Amino acid sequence: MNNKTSLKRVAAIHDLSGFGKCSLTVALPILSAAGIETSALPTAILSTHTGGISGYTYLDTTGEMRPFMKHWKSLDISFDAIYSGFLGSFEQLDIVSDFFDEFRTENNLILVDPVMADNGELYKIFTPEFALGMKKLCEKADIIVPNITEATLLLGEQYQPGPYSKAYIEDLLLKLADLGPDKVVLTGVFFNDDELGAATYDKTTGKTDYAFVSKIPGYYHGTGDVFASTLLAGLLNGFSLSESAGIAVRYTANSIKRTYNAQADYRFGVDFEHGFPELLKELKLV
Ligand code: PXL
Repeated sequence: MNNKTSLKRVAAIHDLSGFGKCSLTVALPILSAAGIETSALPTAILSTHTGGISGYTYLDTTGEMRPFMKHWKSLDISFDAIYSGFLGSFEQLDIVSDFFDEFRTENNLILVDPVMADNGELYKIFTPEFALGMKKLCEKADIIVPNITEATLLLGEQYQPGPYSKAYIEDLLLKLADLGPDKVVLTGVFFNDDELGAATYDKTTGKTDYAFVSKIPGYYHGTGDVFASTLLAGLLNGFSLSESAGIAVRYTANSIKRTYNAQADYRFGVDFEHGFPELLKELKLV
């Protein structure tokens, strides 16, 4: 299901990390390839992401965010979705919250990826207080896409390393939906050591679904951004929440597989670029 005649538009609010494929350098190409116009509101400009690479530069662009918002508002543009990811400060949480208020419509979708942690640990630049601020932003979203570490931070719970039980995952999904969003997509879900994937919950239908793929060894940077961007691409192309999660899980896993097979540096992001033909087929755009 898709409508090739009308171009949908997304506001993507993330950092621009020049090297290392995450955030905007992932969201822009994936959404554009999926036939979606994407406007970028950069939260920071870095030479690389902060995961496992030292010596990166970091230019905080907080001061530009309200002027961007004001200018976009003056142009009377609207967005089919607002997609926020990596935010660098409390002030940015407030700005993005105001952005939601300014640009929310009856029909658009607000997706918050509460980027702040993985593998049981907060990313270096964040504090536990930041997690509380991110929780407030999630309360305003229509859909949130945390990994398990981020989910436990949002809920003020102790991180558990897994494998997980279905009861545990479904308890997390319900509690996350209780924060406010109608839809929750939890990533990094596994019930055994062979498969990994995502769980989805839609509060409006009460439906829980899972999408799994075979686990690939190693830990790769930027995969959460590949996943969330693809999920949004699916939703805006008319696919259901569980269909979109399935598309995103497969595309992310195949990107990891190519990177693993090429024995590329795990810190430098995954090869999602070679997967575009397959992604466009899955999205029924070709
Ligand atoms: O992919 C998440 C992410 C986004 N942006 C920056 C990061 C990270 C994870 O480390 O450092 C700057």
